[in-house]
This record gives sequence, C-alpha cells and structure tokens, in this order.
Amino acid sequence: MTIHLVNPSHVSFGIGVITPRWLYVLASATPTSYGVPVLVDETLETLDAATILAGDVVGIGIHTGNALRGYEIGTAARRAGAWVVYGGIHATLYPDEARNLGGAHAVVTGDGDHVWAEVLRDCAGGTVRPHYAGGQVEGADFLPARWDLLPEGKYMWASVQTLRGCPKHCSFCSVWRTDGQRPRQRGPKTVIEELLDLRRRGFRFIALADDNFYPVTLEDLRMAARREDKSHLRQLEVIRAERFALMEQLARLPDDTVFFTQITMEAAEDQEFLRAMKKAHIKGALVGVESVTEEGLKSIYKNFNESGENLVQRLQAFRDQGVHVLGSFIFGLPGDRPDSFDATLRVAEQSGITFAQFVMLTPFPGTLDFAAWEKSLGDNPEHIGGIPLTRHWLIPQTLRPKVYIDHPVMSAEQIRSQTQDVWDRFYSLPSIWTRATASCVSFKARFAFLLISKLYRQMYANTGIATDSARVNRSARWARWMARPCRRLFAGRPMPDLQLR
Ligand code: B12
Ligand code: SF4
Repeated sequence: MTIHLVNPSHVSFGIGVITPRWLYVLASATPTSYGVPVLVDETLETLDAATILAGDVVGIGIHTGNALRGYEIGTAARRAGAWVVYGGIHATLYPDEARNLGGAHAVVTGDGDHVWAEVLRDCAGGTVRPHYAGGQVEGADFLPARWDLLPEGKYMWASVQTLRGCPKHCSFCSVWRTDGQRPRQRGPKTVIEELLDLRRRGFRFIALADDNFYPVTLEDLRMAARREDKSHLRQLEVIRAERFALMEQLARLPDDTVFFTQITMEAAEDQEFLRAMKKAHIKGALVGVESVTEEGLKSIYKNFNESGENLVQRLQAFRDQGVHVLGSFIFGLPGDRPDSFDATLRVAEQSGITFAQFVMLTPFPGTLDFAAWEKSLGDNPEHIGGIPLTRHWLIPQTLRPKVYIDHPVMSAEQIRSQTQDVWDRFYSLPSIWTRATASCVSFKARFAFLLISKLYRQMYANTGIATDSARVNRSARWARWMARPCRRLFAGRPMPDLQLR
C-alpha cells in the first residue's frame, strides 16, 4: 500500500517558488510502518497517473483555486482502485463536493496533523469512514515537516508555520473562520529545529507561512488595559511575549538568513516589534493594503488599515526598519471608481514598497463576502457550462468569468483590463529598475531583483484570474524557462554542522 500525497495544479513550472508545506507535514504524520510516502507537487510536474495502483492511498490537498484539478486526480485514482482522501481548506468547507465530484472515500476537515494516521489505519483495515474531523490543533502539537523528503533544487523558498489563526475578520478572507481567531502559536524550540534543518540543507530563504505574524497590536493592549477584568490583557501579553521570544531565537540564525512573512500594517506603529523583526532576519512581509481609501477599507471590515498619507507613512515605516513590503491590493470593491487604478498605483509607487500584487475581488467560500454574494444571487443563479455561478471554481478554466461581484459603476471587463494594466505598469522595466536601484547596491543584485520581479509577475499576475488563457500559456512557458536561473539566486550553501549562535 503506497501512500501518495498530491498537491494539484493546472499549471506546472518545473521549479516552485514556495514549498507546499502541507505535503511535508502530512508526510511527517504518516507512520513509518507505511513506508516513505510519494509526494507529488503539480506546480513542478504533472502527476503520472500510472504510478497509482489498486489498494494505494491517495491524499489530495485542495484550496478553492485547485479544487477542480484535485477532483480530476481523485476520480482517476478511485478508478484505479486506490483509497481517495481529501483535505485542505476547500475540502473543509465543502466535504460533500469532494465526495460527489472527486471520488472521495474520506474527507478530513480541519488540521490533518494527528488524524491522518487514523485515516491510514482505516484504509489499511478497509474500514474507512466518510468524514474525519481534524479540528484545530494547538500550536504545541503542530507537526514539524519532513524536509528530508524535499526534491533537490526544486524550490526557491521553504515554508515554516509559526502560528495559525487571525484575530481580525476581513470580509474577503476565510482564514479567521477556518483557522479561528485565537492565535495558536508554536513554541520557539520546534520552529528553530525545523529552521536549522532547512539551513543545514542549504535553504537560506524561508517563508514564515503564518496567517498574521502580528496577532496582538498595541491598540489591542490599550483596549484590554481599559477593562476592569485584566485577564484578557494578561493573555494578550503572553501571546506578545511569545512572539518576541521566537524572534530572539530567529536572531541567532546566521546573518544571511532571509525570512518573509504576512503581517497587518498595524505593526508599523510598533517600533519595538519592527526592530525585533529586523534582528530576526525578517526582511520581507506581505501587507494586505487592499484599498487606498477609507470607504474601501470600511466595506471590507479592514478599518484598522490606514488610508491616504498615513498609509504611505506606515508602509515606509517597514522599509525604514529594513523590512521590504509586498503590498497586496484589491480592485473591484464597491467604492472603487475608474480613477482608483491610477490612485492605487501612485500609492504603491510612493510608499517605497518593493513588490506588489493586484487582485480582483473574488468571493472565496467561507468568507462573509461569499455568503452575501451567494444570497444576493437567490435560489436560481446564472449557470455557465451547466455550473451555477455560486460554484465558480467548478466552471472549466476557459469559461470561468473574471469578475463575479457586480460593480455599481464599472463593467467586469473594465475592472479586468485595468487590473492587468496596473500589473503591467508596476512591473514595467523602468519601474522595476527604479525599485532595484533603491533596494540593491550592486549591479548584480539589481539584475537579480529585476529577474525576480519579472518572474513573480509572470507566475502570479499572468496565470491569475485576470488573465486570458493565451496569456496564461505564454506566461507559463516563460516562467518555466526563467525559473531555473532564478532559483539559483536563492540557493544557499548547505551548512551540515550548523548550530545556533
Ligand atoms: C503561505 C500561503 C501562500 C503562499 C505559499 C503557497 C504555498 N506554495 O504554500 C503564497 C503567497 C504563494 C500564496 C498564494 C496564494 N494564496 Co495562499 N496561503 C498561504 C497560507 C498563509 C499558509 C499556507 C500554509 O502553508 N499552511 C500550512 C499548512 C500545513 O496548512 P494547510 O495547508 O492548511 O494544511 C493543513 C490542513 O489544511 C490539512 N490538509 C491540507 N491538505 C491536506 C490533504 C489531506 C489528504 C489531508 C488529510 C489533510 C490536509 O492538514 C494540514 C496540516 O494540518 C494560507 C492560509 C492558511 N491558513 O492555510 C493561505 C491560503 C491558502 N491562500 C489563499 C489564497 C486565496 C491564495 C491566492 C489565490 C492569493 C492570490 N489572490 O493570489 C494565491 C494562490 C496561489 C496558488 N496558485 O496556489 C487562501 C485560500 C482560500 C481558499 N478558499 O482557497 C488562504 C486560505 C488564505 C486566505 N486569505 O484565505 N499563499
Ligand atoms: S486578511 Fe489577513 S488580517 Fe484579515 S482576517 Fe485574513 S489573515 Fe487576518
């Protein structure tokens, strides 16, 4: 009985930017009595279905964007006589869909770390159940990943998670609902062990794949301090202290280590936290800017973000502490107007952010936006290729609409083409070169920056939802070709004897 773990993707690049962590965590959750699991990441190469035999177990992890490809794989695996098990955020939200369309024998909802062994035991014994509840595992019980199974030279960045959950409640995001609002933090010891393992193997660039690296803000502390009952304040102080304890340990890794994480912009007002990040080698962070106007932020329950001049200052504060920002912006919010595209690009350029992504408002299941949108379409929504619009991820890629939520003043095509145009302008050669000169001293570093910017743009903008399929194919070819030299830029020297300083 071979265990296969498959990360589905409809485009493969030969080289991956970030390791899909779930593959290596589930590998770690696989008892050694079943042998070494076979890991297939389709963002590298397409699965060879002939490798799946009757009696094998095929574990497929899906998020909404790759669910359809996941169902194709599951259906083929079931036909081959294998046990088919789904997990991941989309399977957690739609377990029945994986059973009806993806040939699932079983679906794991929530975290797979500890329930996976039980699923395998039941497959082996022929007593598999349709549903296993993995729940929300406590930080102390997160399994470390099995990095010994990494294919050599295939990824630019490794990924290590230090916490799950986010206390906010942004309307377009499902994390706070599926992972919970209480931050579940791992202790520094197990995080550091994994990081040392990765550095010994030659990984210098590591993504801290946390939902929100800054779970307690100064404002949270101020508000809790005003309450008569101080127990909440104490809890927040503990969480904050644990963050600092982790960063102190991260700081003991070699100086050329580079971490990247995801964080809310509130961290910009917390100089002590920013200084600790700098010491901890956290040199980049994805910041969800989303909208540059107050009205836009209000509409997505993200009023804790700043707009206008304050926004520019906040983003610059990261830069001042040496933390490069990947700003993430959303287009198609109800308050957006035709001039919002230019206004957003201006802010992106003025605030000194290093990278940016421009996404179109998409109703992802599990979010408040999705619930409101689904309700607004009533009991009989439009169908495309026989699929209701409210199950948009099941519509074949070529027929899938680009924009789902009707906008009060702009057409879907206007939003799509303007979004693409902003990507084009932010990543034009002169614009990248200006940022390269501001960020890098040597010519070699600037050239590397240029390559990486172009690769990022091709992989994420040109294969994303705003793109027509001809452009996707062209970009995938280009990115395949570029990915190998770019990976070399990230490769570190293996340090087999490395210990903490
Ligand atoms: C890091 C990250 C990224 C990184 C790296 C992706 C990568 N290669 O790993 C980057 C920045 C590239 C990225 C990009 C995007 N991401 Co992202 N990402 C994350 C993040 C923060 C962490 C993922 C992670 O590593 N988790 C750690 C692992 C261990 O957890 P896990 O994957 O959940 O797996 C556990 C369980 O789900 C379960 N499980 C998972 N699979 C399986 C399979 C089986 C068989 C079993 C039994 C169990 C099981 O067990 C695992 C261990 O407990 C998540 C948020 C989150 N909380 O998951 C968002 C998240 C997955 N991303 C999301 C989105 C929307 C995107 C983008 C579409 C954003 C955009 N607009 O461009 C792109 C899509 C990229 C793509 N083409 O796939 C959404 C997905 C929502 C949805 N409904 O699908 C999430 C949930 C964040 C959110 N805001 O809602 N992402
Ligand atoms: S978008 Fe970010 S800050 Fe908002 S709920 Fe999701 S993870 Fe938290």
